[in-house]
Amino acid sequence: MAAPVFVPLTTYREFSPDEMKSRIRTFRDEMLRRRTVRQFSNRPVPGELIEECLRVAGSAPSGANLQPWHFVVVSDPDIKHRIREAAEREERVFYHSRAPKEWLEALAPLGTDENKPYLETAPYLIAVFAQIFGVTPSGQKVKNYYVMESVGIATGLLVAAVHMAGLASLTHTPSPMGFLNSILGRPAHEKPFVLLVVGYPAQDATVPRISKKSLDEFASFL
Ligand code: IYR
Repeated sequence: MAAPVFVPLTTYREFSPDEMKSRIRTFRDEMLRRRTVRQFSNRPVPGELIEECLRVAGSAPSGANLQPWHFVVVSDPDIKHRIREAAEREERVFYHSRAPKEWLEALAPLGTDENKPYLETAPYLIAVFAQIFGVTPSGQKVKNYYVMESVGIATGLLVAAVHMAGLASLTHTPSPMGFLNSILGRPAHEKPFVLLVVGYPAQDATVPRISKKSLDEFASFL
C-alpha cells in the first residue's frame, strides 16, 4: 500500500471579496455566451490550441485520481469521413425507427436530424473515451472508480476550455457509438463517452432559440 506524501499547497490564490465577485462574473458572462453549434467552418485551427484545451480537461478531479479517460484528436479527413458515415448510419436508424416519439419531441426544438456534415467540415473531432478499467504497462487490469462522473467532469472542463479559446463545439453522442472503437483503434474496455466537434462556427451559423433555466429553477438553498 502506497503511503501518502503531502506537500504544501502553493498554488491556491486568495482574492479580495471584490475581486472574487468580478472574476466569477466575468467567467459567468463568458460561459453564458457559449452556444452549441452545428454549422462549422473548415477554417484551420492551430493544433496547439487543442492540446492546451486537453491539458485543461486532464486537470479534472477523478476517482482515486486514476484519470480514467482517453482523448483521440482526429483531424485526418479519411478518418473523419469514416466517422461521419458510421454516425449517419446509426442516426438514420435512430431518427426513423429506434427513437421513441417522446424523444423525438424533446429534440424537435433543436432541429437535429440524421445528417452530420460537420463531422467532416470541422477541423477537429475529439473522441472522449471512458476507461472502464485501467491496464498497467505489464497488462494487469486496474479497477477505476466513478468513471462516468470523472469523465463527465473532464469533458465539462474541455467544453469550457474550447469556448475560452474562442472556438465552438458540439457535444455529439451518436448512439450506439461502438464504431468509434473500431475506427479509432481503441480497446474494448474504453467506452466512447462523447464525440466533441471543434472548430470555428460557420460565418452564417444559426442556433436554436432556446433558454437556460434560471437559478431558482435549478438550485435550492437551505
Ligand atoms: N444523437 C442524435 C440525437 C440527439 C440526442 C440528444 I439527447 C441531443 O441533445 C441531440 C441529438 C443526434 O446527434 O442527432
